[in-house]
Amino acid sequence: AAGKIGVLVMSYGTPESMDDVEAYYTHIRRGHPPTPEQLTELKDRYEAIVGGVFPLRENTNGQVAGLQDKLDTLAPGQYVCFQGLKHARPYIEDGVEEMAKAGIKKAVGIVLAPHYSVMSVGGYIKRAKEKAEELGIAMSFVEHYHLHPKLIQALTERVTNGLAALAKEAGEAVRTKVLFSAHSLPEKIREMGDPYEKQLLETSAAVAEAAGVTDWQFTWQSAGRTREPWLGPDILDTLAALSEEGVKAVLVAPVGFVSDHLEVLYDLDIEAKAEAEKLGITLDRIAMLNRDPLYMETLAESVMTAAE
Ligand code: FEC
Repeated sequence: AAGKIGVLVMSYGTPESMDDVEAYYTHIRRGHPPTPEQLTELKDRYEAIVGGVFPLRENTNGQVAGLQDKLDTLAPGQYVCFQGLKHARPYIEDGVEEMAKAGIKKAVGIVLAPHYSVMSVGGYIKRAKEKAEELGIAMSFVEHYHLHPKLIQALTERVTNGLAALAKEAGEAVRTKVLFSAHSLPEKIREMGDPYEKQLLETSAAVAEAAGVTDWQFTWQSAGRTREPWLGPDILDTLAALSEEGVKAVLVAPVGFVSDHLEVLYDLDIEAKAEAEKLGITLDRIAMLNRDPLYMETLAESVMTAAE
């Protein structure tokens, strides 16, 4: 790979097995082990998701392979992809070490999450940068790609298809709302002037406009179980409010996420769906991007621009 540009593709990471959940959870909690109750509760959520446990690993592997294919088509022989995960092996630092071992001198880092927050993407970049400086790799980064036209197009197609399926299920005439969502973060990011919220609203507005949707709202999901305040309203509260307003069908578009994983397959498909059912609302979710060709092009074009 010497002479090629390295691409460090970074993603959240998921445990490798049920035995590995405790170490994973401890890593997420910055070295503080969960209580036995918290651990059991998280394992139960992994057991409950449809399609087998830990789908995020396979999905991330697929996205890295898909990006490599796309780069090979657009710029043959120029780029080589490596994987680095935030909370599981291979860690971000491991990915940078692999690049160094392969003789890479110049690299681009990109995160499989379109929106920048100092607490999410900023954290990935900081770790990669530190390791790259230590190992003498010159690295640049894609900080966000939340308005890339191909990302917007891919999401718009999913909203359009999702609404058509929902209308068949719930009926054409019922009041339908599109709920864009993303992972909540502690409220303190607001005082820090963080762009996360603004970028999420920009993606949501762009997709709504392209899909011709006027009845939409943004809501948060998957807030952490800590004492500090998290950004709200949470999707469960939003559903209750919508039911008061007479909304009967909801299409959730989790635009802050790019693959099928726990926060989508459990928090939306199981938890939010059950809450909606109680409230008499039919709830569907758009298909996730996973290896969608338009998403792969979004990543490849963003990497190539950052490498210039
Ligand atoms: O499928 C899987 O195995 C992993 C699914 C998963 C994704 C994900 C994405 C994001 N998170 C973000 C922020 C936080 C903050 C905390 C936090 C905690 C958890 C826990 C699990 C978990 N997250 Fe996550 N997140 C995923 C899974 N996340 C499990 C621990 C139990 C729980 O609270 O539910 C709180 C940490 C703390 O305690 O201090 C903050 C953000 C994203 C989206 C951007 C990205 O992908 O990086 C932001 C996928």
